[in-house]
This record gives sequence, structure tokens and C-alpha cells, in this order.
Amino acid sequence: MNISLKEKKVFFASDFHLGAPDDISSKERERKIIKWLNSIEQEAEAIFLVGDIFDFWFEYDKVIPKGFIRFIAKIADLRDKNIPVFFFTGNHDLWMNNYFTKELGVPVYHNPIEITIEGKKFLIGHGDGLGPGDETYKILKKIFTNPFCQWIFKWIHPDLGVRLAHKWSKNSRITNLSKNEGEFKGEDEWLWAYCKQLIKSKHFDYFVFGHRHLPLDLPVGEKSRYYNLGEWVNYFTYGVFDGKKFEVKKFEE
Ligand SMILES: [Mn+2]
Repeated sequence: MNISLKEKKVFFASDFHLGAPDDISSKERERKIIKWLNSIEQEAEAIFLVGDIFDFWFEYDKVIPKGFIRFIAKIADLRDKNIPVFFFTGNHDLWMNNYFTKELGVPVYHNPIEITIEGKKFLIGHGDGLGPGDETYKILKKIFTNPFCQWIFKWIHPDLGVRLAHKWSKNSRITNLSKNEGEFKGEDEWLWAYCKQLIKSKHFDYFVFGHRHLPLDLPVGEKSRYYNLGEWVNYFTYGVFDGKKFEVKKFEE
């Protein structure tokens, strides 16, 4: 993919976790996200939503999960205005399939992609399962992405399936953010380590990931940088690239 900017900008955000930890806070977050999307649409050449957009999403054949209809409608509105929107799956919503593509014209990527924006090379992805460590999740991901396991889950009644998933997700990091995950781990930042390893064999100007839930802007080698997009429970951060520089900014209402 090759995007040229024509005086416009490319925007990135991740980890909205819509639906968590409860309806009231999710609705408030949804309102804020839509306000942000409204504020950027005029200058957006493209918008990348880089995973964990939903705290849980599952694509049944005939049912869509409740709780985020205004957000989905806003994505439809952006597409109707011909603004390209790209979704990535995260570890919470990896069961996205082709619903958004068929209904809204939004491509859904399950793995990091390499793209060129205004001549700069980007690697963009959610970031789950990359780099050293996280062995438990790497095993879980094999189960979650297993077609037979997905087939079984699909035949659980959605009211029960979604309830189970939310219960499961309550143990996850985003609802327990007061713990210590918010601290910068230095050399142990696993996605940073991943970038530093990767750049030895392949050049990218910018690495853009979510998943870490901590906004970061770090050097990779001599000329490249790794950005983490943060999340929208505490930080309300997003990435913006204008063709010359990439910035991680906070959305202020
Ligand atoms: Mn997340």
C-alpha cells in the first residue's frame, strides 16, 4: 500500500476497548472517540485503528454485538465521505472477520502490515504476540484462532457467549490498569526490543503499535522510531503523521 498525503495527514489510534469495563464508562469513551473522529476527518487522508477497538467482538453469521452502534455508524459516515479507514485486530477482538469489510468497506488486518506513506516506510500492527516473552498469550492465541474452537464458540448462544467473553476479559490488563503495567520498562519493553531486532534485517522509518497501553516515542537504531499509541481509558492518545513528522498527541476536548 502506498499513501500520498496531498496536504493531509494520516491518523492512528488503538485500544479503545469499547464495552469495557462497563456500559457507562464505555458510552462516555465512545462519545469522546466520535468527537475525536469528527475533529480530524477534515484533514484525514486515512485513519488506522490499530486493534483492541472492541473489548470483545465476535462475528456470528446473523448477529452483531450490541453496545457501540454510534461508533460503528461514525465509521460508516467516514467511509461514506470517502475517507479510508483500516482496522487491525487486537488480542481482544481477533474474531473480526469480513463484516466490516463487506458492510463498510473497511479492510481488517490480522497481522502487521508494511506500508509507505509519503515515501516513509511504516510497520503498523497491534503488537500482540510479537517480541520476547508473553508465552501464555502465544499459546492462548493458537487456541483463539483455531477454526474448530471458533466453530464451537459460534454455536453457543450469543447472550451466553458474549457474557462469558466479558467475564474473561474482566481479568485482562485494561480493567486493571492501576497495577504497574503503566511503567516504562526500559530495555525490557518487548515491542521496542522487537523493533530493534527487526531493523537489523529490514529498514523501516516508523514502527507503530498499540497493545502496550502506554504512549511511547523511542529511537530504533540511528534514524527510525517506535511509537506506541497508548490507550483510551486513561490517555486518549493518538498518532498523527503529516509527511514530515510523526507525533503522539493527546486528544483534548
Ligand atoms: Mn489492549
